[in-house]
Amino acid sequence: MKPFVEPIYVTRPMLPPLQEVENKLKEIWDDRWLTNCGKQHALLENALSVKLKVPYLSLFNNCTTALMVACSALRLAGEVITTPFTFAATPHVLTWNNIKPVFCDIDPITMNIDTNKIEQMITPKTTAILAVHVFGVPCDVERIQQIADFYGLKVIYDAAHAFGVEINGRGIGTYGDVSAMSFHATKLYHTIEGGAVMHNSKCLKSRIDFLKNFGIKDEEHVVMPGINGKMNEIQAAMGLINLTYVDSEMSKRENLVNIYREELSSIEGLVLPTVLPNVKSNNQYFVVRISEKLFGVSRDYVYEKLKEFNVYSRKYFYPLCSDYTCYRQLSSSSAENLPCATIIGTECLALPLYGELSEESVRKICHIIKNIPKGRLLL
Ligand code: T4K
Repeated sequence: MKPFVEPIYVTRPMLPPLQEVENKLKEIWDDRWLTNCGKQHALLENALSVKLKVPYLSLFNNCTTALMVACSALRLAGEVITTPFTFAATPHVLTWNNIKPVFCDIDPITMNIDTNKIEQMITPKTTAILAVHVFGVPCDVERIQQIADFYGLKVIYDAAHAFGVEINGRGIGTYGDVSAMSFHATKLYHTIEGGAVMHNSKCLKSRIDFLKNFGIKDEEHVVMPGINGKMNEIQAAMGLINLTYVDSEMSKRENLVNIYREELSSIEGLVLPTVLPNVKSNNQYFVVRISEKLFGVSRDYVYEKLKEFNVYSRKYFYPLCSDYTCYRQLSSSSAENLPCATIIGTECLALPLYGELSEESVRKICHIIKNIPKGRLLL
């Protein structure tokens, strides 16, 4: 089989018709209002809180700032328990708040923080649990809340991957004290760069809105030490346009995921993404797990083989955050503390998934994977 002529990346941003963007830009040009929470910003905040079924939502310039501000708004300090199987932003937002990340192992099925192992990580310094709905699969939100209530901890969700995810029809952003979502170009819904903090409290919304705008109340009053986390008008306009296309993006992805599932099911050593009951999934990523022992070759070998065919899959999330040089000295970073995450980090591979990817390309990617010569245990 011949390699793809054009590279196939793990994702491509959804792009609306250029004319629609030009029309929106004309509106912004006419208003001469570019940032500092203008008209497009207000429209998008309202539209997204309806779409995501959350009572309160504050837009941000990206999810990382959103999480940093959320930690500050909740006045977190000391230690926060989190997962090592995530993007760098998750532990970094703690460090930027002078909080020590404490890594807890993950669940082998959902790959989210293992609720059976959280309690053993709690110390008198623990103030919160920062859990990630990794790849859009919801955490065990009920159990996390029970633990948090029992020990008097806050709960913050990194919902960067979870646009549109619902549990029993309830928006994912309504769980915990706050959740933060990413609208980065690599996400199924995007504002080029962007993010949001979501929660159920009016009072918290006001604090978060101050914090994202330098703490400015009015021209003569700065009420808290805020930061600049504002989403600008062009990002918000992009978000408004993309909102009209996101359902179609999601259904295209669902169709492609069904093809992946049909082609890759029942292959020994290849575990397909988990689908939880009563959960509306978003197909943000299609991440398979490859067991070298059972599949015959390693995840890294498959990754390299795909590259030979011009397919750029990604090893999300390898290395684990606990293995970064800035975190590996923490006692919670030891492989003994993180046995499941250590294995999963070497097994996961995100395969290309985005609305514009053709069905034919998905079938070809599956064909490449299925035809990799086995029996050679290569790393
Ligand atoms: N928490 C979690 C759990 C996260 O995963 C993330 C971000 C955050 C927090 C923080 O959210 P933000 O502050 O970013 O809003 C990408 C994204 O940059 C990052 O947002 C995302 N997670 C992470 C999982 O993926 P990289 O380093 O993999 O991106 P990059 O540049 O290698 O792009 C991946 C592929 O996408 C490329 O191979 C090609 C394609 N691509 C990318 C861009 C930027 C395009 O086709 N066009 C583009 O414009 O981090």
